[in-house]
Amino acid sequence: MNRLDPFYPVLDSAAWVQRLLPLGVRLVQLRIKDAAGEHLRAEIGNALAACRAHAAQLVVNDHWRLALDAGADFVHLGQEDLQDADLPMLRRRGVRLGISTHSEAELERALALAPDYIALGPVYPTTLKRMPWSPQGLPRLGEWKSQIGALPLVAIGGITLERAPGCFDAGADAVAMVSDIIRHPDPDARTTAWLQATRARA
Ligand code: 3NM
Repeated sequence: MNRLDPFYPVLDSAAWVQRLLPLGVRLVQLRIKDAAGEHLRAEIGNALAACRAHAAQLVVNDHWRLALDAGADFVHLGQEDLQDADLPMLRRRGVRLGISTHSEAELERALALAPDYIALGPVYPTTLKRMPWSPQGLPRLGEWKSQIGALPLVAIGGITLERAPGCFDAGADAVAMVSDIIRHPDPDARTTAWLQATRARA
């Protein structure tokens, strides 16, 4: 089982990826919701090139076809995205897979697909995404971890630098966040603080 870096920022453009990688980020997700066509293709290509240049791991959210075309080797799929993804093909091409889960039923479904990590969210209330799920809370991370064993567990949703130790202590192997980086008044300093705080767990 490949380990994940414990610090897992989720970014919505290649420009953000390019900005944060030189600070030492090793694992990053590109999550672009409102783009299509050539723009989206270029964003994925640029993020991948930047990750390769910095020996970092790119995970492409949702757009698995474009990810494959670009030569990316890790995708993240939500439960809806799973419906139309060609998982056998992704496997044949050696692409690793992370899956979002929000309930026991989703966890069961995800585990049946033998993913490379499981994400649980939202751990805390999130302002980023409207969701039918109430915050899971920290004990739920422990429950998830005991069910998935050695498989890496990613905590997501409302996670801040201050909340991260609680997530790790509860069972998360990595923590993913959007707002705490890209909406922070000083994203670069915040990223550096995250890297320092999580280095011991890497
Ligand atoms: N997925 P922030 S919560 C993209 O629960 C995403 O699956 C979630 O953003 C899930 O760190 C979430 O700003 C938003 O709360 C994370």
